[in-house]
Amino acid sequence: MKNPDRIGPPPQRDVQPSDQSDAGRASRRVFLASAGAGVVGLVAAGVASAESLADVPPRQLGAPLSARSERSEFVQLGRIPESTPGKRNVDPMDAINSKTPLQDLYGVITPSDLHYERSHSGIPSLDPALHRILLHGMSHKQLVLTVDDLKSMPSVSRIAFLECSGNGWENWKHADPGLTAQDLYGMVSTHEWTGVPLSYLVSLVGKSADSTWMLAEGGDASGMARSIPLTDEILSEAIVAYAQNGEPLRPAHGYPVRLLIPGFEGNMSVKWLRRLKFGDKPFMTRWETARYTSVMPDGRARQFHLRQDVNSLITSPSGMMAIKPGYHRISGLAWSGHGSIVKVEVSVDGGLHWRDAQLNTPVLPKAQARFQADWDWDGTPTKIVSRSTDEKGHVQPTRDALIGALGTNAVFHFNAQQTWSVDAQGAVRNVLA
Ligand SMILES: Nc1nc2c(c(=O)[nH]1)N[C@H]1C(S)=C(S)[C@@H](COP(=O)(O)O)O[C@H]1N2
Ligand SMILES: [Mo]
Repeated sequence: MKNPDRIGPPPQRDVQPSDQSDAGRASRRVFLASAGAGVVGLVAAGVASAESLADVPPRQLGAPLSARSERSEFVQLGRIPESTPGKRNVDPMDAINSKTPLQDLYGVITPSDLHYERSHSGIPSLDPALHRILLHGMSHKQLVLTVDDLKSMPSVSRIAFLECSGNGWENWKHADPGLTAQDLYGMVSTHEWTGVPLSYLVSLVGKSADSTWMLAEGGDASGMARSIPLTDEILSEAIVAYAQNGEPLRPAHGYPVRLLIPGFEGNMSVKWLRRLKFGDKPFMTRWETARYTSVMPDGRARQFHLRQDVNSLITSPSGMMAIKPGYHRISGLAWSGHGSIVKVEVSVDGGLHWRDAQLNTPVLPKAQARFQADWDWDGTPTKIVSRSTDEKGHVQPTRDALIGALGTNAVFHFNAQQTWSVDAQGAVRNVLA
C-alpha cells in the first residue's frame, strides 16, 4: 500500500502497472485463493497481491557488526523455569526444569540457548583444564582422561533428541486448560551432538566380555549416577559428547563433557561426566531404586523403563493460542526412541477421521521430525490431535490406552496423543481427549 508519509526517496518501480487508478489498484489486490486451487490456493488465501516496490518498505541503514549476534529486538523467545511439576514463575533458585518454547520454533534443531534444562543440583562451573574422566571397573585397563585427550580421539556428530522422562507429566491425572505446548512438552529438544563414540573408549580400556552394565556418574552435587545397559544398540550409538550445535557444550548441558544416549530417557545422558565404571549388573543407585521408577496400578514399581516411546504433538495451533476461521497450516513435532518416524496422522475432528501429515525431510532416527497438514477451519468447535508411528511399528497410544496400561500413579513416560480443543471463539486449549 502506498504510504504518503514515506520518508526518503520514492522506491524504484520495476513493474509497470497497467492501470494506475485507485480502483484498478484495489481490484488487483483481490485474494489469490480460488476454488479448486488446492494447497497453493489455500496457502495464498489472505495474501494480497503486490505490484511494485512501492508496496514494500524502503531500504534501511544498518547497525555495526558484532562479535556475537543476538536475536532481533522484535523476537521474544524464552524458556520457562519451573519447580516440579508445573509450578511456574518460581524463584530461579527453586527451579529444576527450564522448558523449551516448542510452539515458537521452526524445523527440528533447537537453538542452543533454548534447549530444555533439567538439573537436580544447579549448574557446576567446571574448568576443562582440571576436569578428568575415570574409566574403571571390569576392564583390562583403568584410565584417567583429560578433556583434551577426548578431543584428540576420533569423533562422531549426530542429530538426536534428548527428552526428560518426565515430559508430559502434567497430563497424567487431569488436563489444565491454561497450559501451552511449552508447559506440557517443553522437556524435549533436538541438537547435533559431537564427541567420542562410547565404543571407542570401551575398546581403549578393554572392557571384559562379561561386563554388561556401566555406571555413569556426574560431577555435580546431586551425585547423579545411572546404570546403563551395554546393549549392542547403546554401545554403537552412545557418545561421550563435548559439543552441541557446533560449539562446546554449554554449562547447563554438561560442559565440558556429558554422556549422550540417543533414544533413552534424558537422565541416562549424564552431564558433567566424571566416571564410567564397568560391571556385570546394574549398580542400583538411588536414581534407579527410588527416583526413576514408576508405580504401576497394582502398586509394584517398574524399574529400568529406559526408552523414550513414540510421541508427537501439534505445536501450531496449540494451547493458549487463538485462531480465526479459514486456512491453517497445522505444524508439529514427532519423535521416537525406537528409531525414525515413518508416519504422522492428524485428525481435526477429535480422532474420528485421520489423514497423513506431510513429513519434512530429512527424517532422522531418534531425532524430532517436523510434520505439517492443511486445515480449513469452518469455525465450529472441534478438537485437533496428532498420532505418530515409528519404524518399529509403534503407534502413539490414546490417553485412555496409556492410562489403561500404566494407571495414573506413574509420573514418567507419558506419551499419549495430545488433544487441543478449539472453541467457537477460536481459543485453543489443552484437554484430555
Ligand atoms: N550430572 C547430571 N546429569 C544429568 C542431570 C543432572 O541433574 N545431573 N539431569 C538429567 C536429566 S533428568 C535430564 S532430562 C537431562 C537433561 O539434559 P539437558 O539439561 O542438557 O537438557 O540430563 C540428565 N543428566
Ligand atoms: Mo529428566
